[in-house]
Amino acid sequence: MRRPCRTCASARSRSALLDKVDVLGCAAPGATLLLNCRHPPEKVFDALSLPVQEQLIAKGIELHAIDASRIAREAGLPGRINVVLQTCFFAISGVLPREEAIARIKESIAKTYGRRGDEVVARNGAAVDGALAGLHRIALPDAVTTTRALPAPVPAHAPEFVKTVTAEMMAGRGDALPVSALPVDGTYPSGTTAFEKRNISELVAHWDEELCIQCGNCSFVCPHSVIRSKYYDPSHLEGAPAAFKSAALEAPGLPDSRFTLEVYVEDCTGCGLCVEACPISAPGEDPVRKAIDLAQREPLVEAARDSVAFFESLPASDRSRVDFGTVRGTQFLEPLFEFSSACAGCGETPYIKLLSQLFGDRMMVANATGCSSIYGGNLPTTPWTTDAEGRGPAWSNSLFEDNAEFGLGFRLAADGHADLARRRLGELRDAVGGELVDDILAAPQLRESELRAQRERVAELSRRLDGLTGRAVTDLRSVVHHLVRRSVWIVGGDGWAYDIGSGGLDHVLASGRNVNVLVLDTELYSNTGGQMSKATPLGAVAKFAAAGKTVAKKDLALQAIAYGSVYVARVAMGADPQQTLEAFREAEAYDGPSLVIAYSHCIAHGIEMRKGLDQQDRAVASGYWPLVRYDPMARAAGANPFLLDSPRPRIPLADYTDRELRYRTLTTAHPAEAERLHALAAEAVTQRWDLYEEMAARGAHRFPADARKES
Ligand SMILES: Cc1ncc(C[n+]2csc(CCOP(=O)(O)OP(=O)(O)O)c2C)c(N)n1
Ligand code: SF4
Ligand code: SF4
Repeated sequence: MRRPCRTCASARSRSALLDKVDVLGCAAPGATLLLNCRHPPEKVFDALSLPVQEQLIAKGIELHAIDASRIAREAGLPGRINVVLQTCFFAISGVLPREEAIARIKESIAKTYGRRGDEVVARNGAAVDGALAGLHRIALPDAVTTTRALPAPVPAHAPEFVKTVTAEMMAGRGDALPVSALPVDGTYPSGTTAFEKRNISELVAHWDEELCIQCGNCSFVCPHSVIRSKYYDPSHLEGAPAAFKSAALEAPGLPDSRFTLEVYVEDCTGCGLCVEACPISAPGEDPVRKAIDLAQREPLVEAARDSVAFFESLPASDRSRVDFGTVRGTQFLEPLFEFSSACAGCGETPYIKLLSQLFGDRMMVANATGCSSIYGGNLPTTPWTTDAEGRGPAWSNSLFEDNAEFGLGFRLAADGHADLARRRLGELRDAVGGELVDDILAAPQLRESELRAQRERVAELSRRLDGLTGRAVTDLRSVVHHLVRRSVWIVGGDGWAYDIGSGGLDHVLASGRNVNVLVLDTELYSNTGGQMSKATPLGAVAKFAAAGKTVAKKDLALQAIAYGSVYVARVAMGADPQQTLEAFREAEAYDGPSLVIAYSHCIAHGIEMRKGLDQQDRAVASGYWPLVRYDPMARAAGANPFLLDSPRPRIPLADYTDRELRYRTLTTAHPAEAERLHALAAEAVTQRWDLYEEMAARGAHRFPADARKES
């Protein structure tokens, strides 16, 4: 049995948590509750729900409140509330005499952040002082002051499993579930983040339909799949709620269609990447206001619920009519990876979301352990989901050390099933119809329209099989869906691809099989707190490289190019989203192994996350991260397979690195060593650029031939 908690029942962020989790259930009478909320002290109690007010009064709980987000923001540490809450904890708990505790916190700040420079120390000091000034004891009234009930943990329309199992886990009551409530075979219902509605940010994206030019940049980069677009016939607007917004669609050939860009307000993290990506501002306004900008969530949220519900009732775009070749076109593709719990503004997730939009309805994902496996399968919910027809990616996580092999297994199994299906189809030719069999076997399945046609043929085949019996029929029925081309993706971080799984990855790339590898390169082990990997750049500080890394980053792209049979791309969405899109599509279309290495900004870089895309751009502009594509098909056609997609370096390397704490830390702690490593890093950038430029000018014959394809 759990013991009742006496101190700080909830030194936790966000009063919204009290609406979701029974924090006070285990609080002892007279316990202390520290609440982080944005309400002024006199309104804190009134803002709580009825059951929470009742518990506070019944248990005589000592209530304190602080607006930690505001204090952190004012101290120059937006989003970093740990020092504020730690200060409050010591100020309230009496673990140490108050003055002594504050002095020790400041000492510890100087020790922990000293290497990061005086400014960081001063900001944290300001957060401590702000916390002491902003902490309020809230007197409890004798009686409750509200009738507000707790909101339902998940919407009424949620599936039964979500209501009875997922919601219980969300509410922190998972331990009380019987084992029998869980799926026996380990498969887990997907699409469940859609029921979470975390409401974690006070600021959310807000669309101005009059300013917007419908470029799709904002939805392309949103790490949390919060921004969606649809176009539709105006007749669908009948019955739209008052808050629902739409504009005339900017597209030739569809003059009467309407366009809506819907923000799923309750899922927005306020990361601001969309605002940074938006190219349009309101003319003459100061401060600048973008076509998508951040606004307070509270006044928007109620109306947004109705608006989102109406948006979801609109027909989804017909995939075979969407232009997959442009950023603008892809905004109309439904993401099948949504509302993940990745850090706000994560640099990895926009790539995964894009994969899910392009190939999600026939994708199989082998996910290496790392951030992507955690936000990808973060019990009780998963962001991987299905479309309206119930189709979506198959996803699984094996081990950190065997993910490439695991994904190759997906390919071998899919190929084996497809082969069996084709053989049985041939045997049943007379029974199901020769024309249909020929069409299925000869289908090219590259374009979306071709895939759709193949799906229709396979559906027709299934109907014809319905009336038949026999071994071949049973076999075919069990594998019939493999007649639609599968897209196998092996996904993981640099810790996996460059280090722990590198042997397996090399083996799989050398296998010649049709698999696609996406490396989410954060240049360190993000999920375990930022350890150095072989992708960590020269001179950067990481765990196990506290004095700056003294070995250069491995050029994984060049290693793979050496095989001649691997499609290779290095991309950075923040620098060139169109190149990212093209690389993803070419990689998938290539009948052989493909490797896409994607620059992924991360909290571990010590950047303002809102500027993550800007940092990607600087990485490319400085020549540190050249954008390349290597296409063995071009070599086979007699052209140079190596494309250098980014222009010559146009800013000094320091204009990129100086904006990241992982580099600045060394400059502060060991300036001479920082200078030495920085000079070497700049030299390495120039050397690599010269090599790439030379490669981009070579004739095809100076690259290895793909022996699988050429005689
Ligand atoms: C063999 C093994 N070693 C260590 C771990 C612990 N571990 C889990 S995730 C992770 C870091 C993953 O880093 P990376 O591949 O770069 O992915 P990221 O988190 O950066 O996306 C580590 C070390 C593990 N799961 N298995
Ligand atoms: S603020 Fe961040 S999470 Fe919200 S819509 Fe914009 S990019 Fe997406
Ligand atoms: S630690 Fe980095 S990679 Fe992982 S979720 Fe956060 S921002 Fe994304």
